[in-house]
Parts: sequence; C-alpha cells; structure tokens
Amino acid sequence: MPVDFNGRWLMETNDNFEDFMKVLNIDLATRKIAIHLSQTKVIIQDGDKFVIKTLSIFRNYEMSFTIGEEIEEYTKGLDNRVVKTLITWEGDKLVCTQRGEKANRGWKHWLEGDKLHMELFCEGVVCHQVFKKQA
Ligand code: YOG
Repeated sequence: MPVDFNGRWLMETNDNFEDFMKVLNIDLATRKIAIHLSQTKVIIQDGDKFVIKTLSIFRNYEMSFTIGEEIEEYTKGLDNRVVKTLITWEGDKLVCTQRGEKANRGWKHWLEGDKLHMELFCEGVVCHQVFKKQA
C-alpha cells in the first residue's frame, strides 16, 4: 500500500521560508507579504497521479503530475521560472527534483503520524513546513 497524502492540510510551521524565498530571488515587498501567509495544501492522489494545490489569501499555485513522468513546470506566481520536474517515490517519501537555472532544487513530502511534512530545498537552503490535517 502506498502512502495516502489525500486531504486538506493546514500550515502549522514554516521554518526558514525567508531564506528560501531569498535564494529564489523573491523581491522584498513580496517576501514581506508571503512570510505571514498561512498556506493550505489540497492533495488529490489517485494511484500515481497527483494534483497538489497550495492555497493562500495572496496567491494560489497548482500542479499536476504522474510519478516517474518528467514535466515542464512553470512556477507561475512563485519565482516564475521554467524547470524540468520529476517526482518519484523514495520509500514512503514523495521526492521532486526541479532541474533548471537553480542548482539542487526540489521538494519532498512525507507523513509523520497525522502531520504532513514538506521540505523545500534550493542551492543548499532548506525550508521545512509542517501541516495538520483538516478535520
Ligand atoms: O509545492 O512547489 O506541495 O506544487 C512555495 C513558495 C507565495 C508567493 C509554495 C505564495 C516559494 C511568493 C509552493 C504561497 C516561494 C513567494 C502560496 C511550493 C516563492 C514565492 C502559493 C510547491 C509543491 C509541493 C506542489
């Protein structure tokens, strides 16, 4: 049985998000707003097909992918770059690599108890987010 990420997840903590935004060259005005956002993840998982929505009062971001199939991703409303994105399973972790202008970029999702964890990484900077499942 693969891990089940389905659900609506509410942000509890967002460690080092400021440095993560800086390494993506997000401007100061945008960072000032984004740092205070409560982000919600809505994950729809059907076998190896996923839709992940990241929602906030400021901006939303949505992506769809199939495990093992590389896609071109445009990070619209985030850092607005185009990257080659591939998501695979590493054990029970969902691991994404985003090949492009920025080195060593991607994210990981995993579950610990009833919490959804996410690590966002880019050029050695790591942001760690934890979400709790909405009842
Ligand atoms: O999620 O790729 O779950 O796509 C990371 C923001 C803030 C805009 C959020 C809007 C990186 C200004 C998406 C926040 C910083 C800051 C709500 C992470 C860039 C811009 C959208 C992500 C994956 C995995 C699915």
